Amino acid sequence: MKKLALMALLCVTLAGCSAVPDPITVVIQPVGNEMKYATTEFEVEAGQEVTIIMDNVATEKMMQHNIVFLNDASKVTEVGMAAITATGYLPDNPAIIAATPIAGAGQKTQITFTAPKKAGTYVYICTFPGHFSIMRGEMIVK
Ligand SMILES: [Cu+2]
Repeated sequence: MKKLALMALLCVTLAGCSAVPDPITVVIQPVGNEMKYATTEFEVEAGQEVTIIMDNVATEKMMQHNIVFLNDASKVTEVGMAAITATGYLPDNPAIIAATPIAGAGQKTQITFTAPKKAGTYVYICTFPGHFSIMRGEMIVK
C-alpha cells in the first residue's frame, strides 16, 4: 500500500503519468495600440487542449488583431501576404494549425485546439494586413 501511495505521488509530481494534460487557457493582448503582442512566448504540453483568447485592448479602430499559429516558421511571409486578400484575413494554407478570428479594438475572439503532438517551437502571427512582419510570438510545445 505504501508503495502505491508513493507511485501516485510521483505521478502527480512528474505529470508524466497522466495520459492527457489538463486544458490550458492563454489570454493574449496587444501592447496598447501598438502592433505588438504583450505575450510573445508561452508553453504548452504536447497534445494539450489549448484555448487562446485574443483580448484586443486597443482603442484605435485600425488596430485589429488575430492570432494565427503556424507549423512552419518559413511560411510566415507566404501566409501573411496571402492574408491581405483572404476572407477574414485568413488564407487557406496547410501551414496554419489554428487561428482566432480577427478581433476589432475592444473585442475578444478565441479558438480552442489541440496542441501539436510534436515538441518544438511554433510561431504565431497576426495576419491583419501589415502586421505579420513584426507582430509575432512563439508557442513552445514541450
Ligand atoms: Cu495585428
